[in-house]
Amino acid sequence: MRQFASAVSRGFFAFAAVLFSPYNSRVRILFVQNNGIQESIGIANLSGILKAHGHETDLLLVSHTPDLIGAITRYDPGLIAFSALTGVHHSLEQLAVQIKQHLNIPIIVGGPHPTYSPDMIDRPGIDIICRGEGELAMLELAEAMEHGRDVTKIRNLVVKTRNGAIHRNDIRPPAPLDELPFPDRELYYKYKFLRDMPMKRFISSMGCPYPCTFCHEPVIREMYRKETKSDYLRRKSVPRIVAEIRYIAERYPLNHVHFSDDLFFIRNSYKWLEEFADVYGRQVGIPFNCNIRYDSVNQHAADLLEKAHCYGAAVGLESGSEEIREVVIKKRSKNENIVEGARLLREKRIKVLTTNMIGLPGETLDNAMETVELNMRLKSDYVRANTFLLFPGLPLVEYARKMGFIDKDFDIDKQIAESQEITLKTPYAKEFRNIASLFWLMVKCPPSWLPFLKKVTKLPDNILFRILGSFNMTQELLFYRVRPIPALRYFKNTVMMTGKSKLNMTMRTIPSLLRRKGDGTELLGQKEIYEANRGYF
Ligand code: B12
Ligand code: SF4
Repeated sequence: MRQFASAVSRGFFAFAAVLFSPYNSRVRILFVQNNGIQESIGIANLSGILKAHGHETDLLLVSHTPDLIGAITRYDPGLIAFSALTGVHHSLEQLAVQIKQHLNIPIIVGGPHPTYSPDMIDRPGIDIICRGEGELAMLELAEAMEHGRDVTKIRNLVVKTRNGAIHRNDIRPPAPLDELPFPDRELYYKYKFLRDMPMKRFISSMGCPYPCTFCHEPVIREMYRKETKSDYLRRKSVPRIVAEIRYIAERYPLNHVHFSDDLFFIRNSYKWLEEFADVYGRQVGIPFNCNIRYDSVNQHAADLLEKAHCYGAAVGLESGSEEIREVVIKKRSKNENIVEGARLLREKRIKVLTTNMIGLPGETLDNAMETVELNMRLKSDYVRANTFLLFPGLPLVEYARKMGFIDKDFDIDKQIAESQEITLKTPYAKEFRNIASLFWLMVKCPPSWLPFLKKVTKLPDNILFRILGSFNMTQELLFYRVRPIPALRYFKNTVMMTGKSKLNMTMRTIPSLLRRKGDGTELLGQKEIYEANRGYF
């Protein structure tokens, strides 16, 4: 009798397991990365929280996975996750369709692109997108899938179901950063070139209080204020960020820390930096770089940076024209404050990388030459000048449209996919392109050369100028203290691999001169797209 009962119960459980197996088993989450860059702290954060709650995760770099479908099949995930910056989203969309042709596994995409372009949910192959921060949403999704619960009402997520319905949810208040588990960097360190990279990135804060119209930070801050009534601006405590860095320093090569925070500190708000300078200086002491504004640097801030072992600061100047900064990009600061900030950093021997944009909406050739001139005065160790690109969702797009610098039907998506060329209406496209290429050489010249340099910008846009422009990248490696061997290994595994992963790099000025069109991805047939467009849930 007992035997019978046990057979029945075994049978019942076997039956139940078959019936409920997709839900009752732990959901394995596979991150698939196709962006030709180093580890993403966003993905590491997501994996960190999932693992902390007992879920299994793994990562595949498309560029390093010859048989992607085979590798996914072997891992047998319950969910595939992509992170998308604008510019790589086209190749991810293609990839999603290709995966769906072979495997019926739900695909979620998060990151800046779906956050600012949530209509990405309409693309075939994509079942869910995440707007804003994903840690808690991803955890809730994994738990819901595991227990067979409804996934359509999870905050931050937009979910497409089998019947084509799209469920859009509000975002949740942002999580206090100290409450999140450490980023799971081990996810990446099965790739030796990433593990051995002596420079590693960290994030000590999220958000920025300034209103610059070419940047997404004010947009996401407003989105959180509107939908959650909370402030997006948050900071990790000093003990927390120090513990994160020490954890990595004790286990992996780390000779340089790069803080990717939008702004490492804010003008007249130096309390956190005071504690950081003391604790980091004593307990870690590894040279670091950070992003700052010139107008936030006073004597006190410069002293603190020195005390904390700051090696370098990347500073976004963007334009040398006060008027462009004030009216067009709303990055308001006076030239005299900028020059003074630069002087203080120089005095402390902190290496400075000044970043600039050429070809902003309404910019004249004289404005662009003002940018060259101000950079001459700043005497930065390194400079970078990119031609300006519009990104979806930015206030500057509306400005450019209103002022007639782009047409009403201007396709930003297409612009980003196709090249990094000047796409705004301007009579100075060639001159701007030449300034961007030769910028680092121009700023080394004395100011008396400015009239001559202006004439040089009138020469045809040519391969020699572009090659000269690309040499600038090698200078930047010095800024990040990356030695030649790891630099070459890194270059080989990222930039050189983008062809293999059919990636659309946004940083490709030479190829775009030689081949102005085409994104290298294959076009799929209508049937495949139709199949992939049916939601999973
Ligand atoms: C470090 C950095 C880089 C690094 C590395 C990028 C990376 N993937 O980590 C480098 C130098 C390579 C880089 C390059 C570029 N960058 Co950048 N970068 C940053 C920066 C300063 C920090 C990124 C970061 O670590 N954030 C912290 C983590 C925790 O946030 P997160 O990555 O956004 O991830 C969270 C959410 O987005 C979400 N999420 C992310 N992925 C996923 C996936 C899933 C499945 C889910 C559910 C959720 C989710 O959850 C995460 C955790 O909360 C951001 C600004 C910022 N504050 O985020 C700009 C930023 C991402 N970059 C930007 C830009 C424009 C660029 C460039 C195009 C610049 C250029 N013209 O060359 C290039 C693009 C390179 C490429 N290959 O396409 C824009 C993105 C705009 C856009 N619409 O995509 C940003 C937002 C800057 C800005 N304020 O405008 N960048
Ligand atoms: S200061 Fe920097 S991060 Fe802040 S809004 Fe301006 S450009 Fe963006």
